[in-house]
Amino acid sequence: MDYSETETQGQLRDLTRKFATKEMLPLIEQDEMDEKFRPEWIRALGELGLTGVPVAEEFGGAGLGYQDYIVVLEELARVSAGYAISVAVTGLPQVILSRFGAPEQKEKWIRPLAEGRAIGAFSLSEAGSGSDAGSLRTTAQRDGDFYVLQGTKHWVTQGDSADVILVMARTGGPGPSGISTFLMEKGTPGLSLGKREKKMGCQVSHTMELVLEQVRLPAKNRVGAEGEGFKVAMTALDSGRITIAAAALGIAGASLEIAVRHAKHREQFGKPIGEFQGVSFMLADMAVQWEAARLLVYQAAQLRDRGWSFTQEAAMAKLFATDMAMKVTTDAVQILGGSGYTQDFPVERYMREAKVLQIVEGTNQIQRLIIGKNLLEQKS
Ligand code: COS
Repeated sequence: MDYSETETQGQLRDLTRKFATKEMLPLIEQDEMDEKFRPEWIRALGELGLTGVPVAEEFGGAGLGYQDYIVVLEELARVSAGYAISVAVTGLPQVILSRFGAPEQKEKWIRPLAEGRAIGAFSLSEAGSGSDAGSLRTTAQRDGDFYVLQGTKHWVTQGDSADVILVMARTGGPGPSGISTFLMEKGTPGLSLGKREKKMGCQVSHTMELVLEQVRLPAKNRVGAEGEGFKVAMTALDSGRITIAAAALGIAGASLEIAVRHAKHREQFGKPIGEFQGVSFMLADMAVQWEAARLLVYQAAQLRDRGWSFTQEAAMAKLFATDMAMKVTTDAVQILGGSGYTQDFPVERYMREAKVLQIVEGTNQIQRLIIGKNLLEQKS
């Protein structure tokens, strides 16, 4: 494994950082308060070639790997985890269609998504099926050349701005094997928006309920075989978990930098607080945890790029990096003291953003479940 940063990754980092700090940073705090999502930023990131980094060039992507992609997400998250999540989620349909899509589905959707001209979403969860995704109840009944979808989906990131949503629904019996995946375009009759969640953080990224009432989708909108939908979703989530871990690196890295700066300049009892071991040991632990997370994230990305199995490593990276981000952002708030708890510094926002990373794309309890199950299934 090689964890050094390549020239391409350095260029992607610079490009993303420049856009994020110049365009996004001045507006992001107010946008968070206003819960304002700017689709034009996704378009702009697409024009810079940053929304389809790991997608093949023939479909409008940059033809690079996940190791390159995570640099972009890390940099976006340093300014806004909400936009890192938005780019990552718009990547999920690209991942799915690249692997499971029919030629015309690839042709129609991957390029616009990869170029940032379209926004994508992924809709698996429901009120009664979050961690137990295989128990979802939205139905898709075959009717000649169509499927008729009926149900309510929950927790759909950018469900209100997405041009295309990959939705999982039940075509067969109970459990994972009865699920199929469908392409559902914006404006499809019968598809309407339910409530928008009021959240603790990442307010710019809207989390939607979607109501599907007799939504008729042409059979050619099914992605993969009937009954293959759960596998499609799980395959996408393996990749998605690396992107969430990358976002965790971004917010934790930014928090650590702010904490170090503060510890150097803030004086109490006649000297900078960083000269007290109580503070410098906290900083040391934060840095070690961040580096360890980085290695796990890079490992998972490299395995994916080599075409090897990476389910286990993606779960480990997501679990460790997001728990690390929760701890590091909390400690950054602590080191900044009273100031850390105010909106004068972004660390309190980072702390709120870190929390959701421990939950999305599979809670960290589900990551432990996956890791434990894989260990026990290995031949000894
Ligand atoms: N890649 C490919 N296939 C996978 C897979 C993966 N990562 N994980 C599971 N599968 C397959 C299994 O191989 C199995 O296939 P067979 O029936 O052919 O053997 C099938 O899917 C069912 O797997 P399993 O029995 O493990 O399913 P469970 O119902 O026990 O669920 C967990 C497994 C808990 C891991 C899954 O439901 C999960 O990830 N839950 C969290 C969901 C989530 O992340 N939600 C957030 C979404 S963001 S909207």
